[in-house]
Amino acid sequence: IEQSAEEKIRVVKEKLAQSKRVVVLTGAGISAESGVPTFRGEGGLWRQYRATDLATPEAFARDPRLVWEFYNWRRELLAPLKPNAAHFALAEIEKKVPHFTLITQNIDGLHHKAGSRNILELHGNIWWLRCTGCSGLVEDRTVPLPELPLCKACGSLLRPHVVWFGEMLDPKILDQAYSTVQKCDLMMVIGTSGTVQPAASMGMQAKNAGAMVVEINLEPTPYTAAYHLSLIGKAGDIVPLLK
Ligand code: BJW
Ligand code: ZN
Repeated sequence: IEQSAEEKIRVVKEKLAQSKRVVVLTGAGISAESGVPTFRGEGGLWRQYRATDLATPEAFARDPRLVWEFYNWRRELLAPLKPNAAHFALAEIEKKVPHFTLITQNIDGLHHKAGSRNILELHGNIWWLRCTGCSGLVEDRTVPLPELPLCKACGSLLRPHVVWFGEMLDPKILDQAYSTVQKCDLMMVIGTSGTVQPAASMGMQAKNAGAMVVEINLEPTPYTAAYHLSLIGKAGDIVPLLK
């Protein structure tokens, strides 16, 4: 029989209280209530382009100006946004758990703003730029950036420090993510459609290693049936109930 929402919340809270190692994986859905458009829902469009078509090395090679206009638009949109109740609740939960790791696919920096500490940013961070020549990293919150930002050290074109389709994730960050997932007692997968690898399979990795896996999403995903428990609703409504 399907458990009631209250029963499920109680089960997750109990598991949280018993767990020594907790991993949370977040996606665009956790930032939706802060005003960040998700990738695959409505709002996944900029001008006539799909966001996921511009988030590629091919698009940047073909037309860096267009891709930079897209990222400048997103920087403008993100700059004033604030974390929501779900971000804040995760920062509070982190304080109560002995070993807590927040793995996020989001590049918006809102988990940092909410006070989370142990964060692995799988897909980078939009507030950092990386040199296409010397690979140097610079933090830059200028909005909007000058048309085509250039590296102060070597003069090459800078790009957003984010992971595009077909690019490798930072192997150090990915290794850390895999090893915390492998060891956790509880994993919560929040606001992600489960369509982009390798993040999408981390919940199953945790389950196969013996963890309880809980999904929080507005709607079912391809993984819902495989996880132990699914809470359907807004992250901002549900995550604070777990504090
Ligand atoms: C709410 C809510 C609320 C809403 N409350 N919930 C087969 C063919 C071709 C390629 C591949 C393949 N198999 C694997 C690949 C590789 C590819 C991939 O996975 N492709 C798939 C699409 C098929 N992966 C990669 O290329 C990765 N690299 C890699 O694997 O390297 C090795 C390799 C290389 C080459 C070939 C094969 C292997 C890199 C992936 C990089 C992803 N980058 C982006 C852009 C980042 C920068 C930027 O933002 O500009 O990352 S794409 C975009 O998707 C972004 C996101 O982090 C990512 C995931 O999206 P997310 O977060 O799940 O968002 P949505 O919109 O999809 O879902 C939102 C969810 O929230 C929904 O479920 C809603 O219901 C829910 N929601 N409101 C709770 N209030
Ligand atoms: Zn450089």
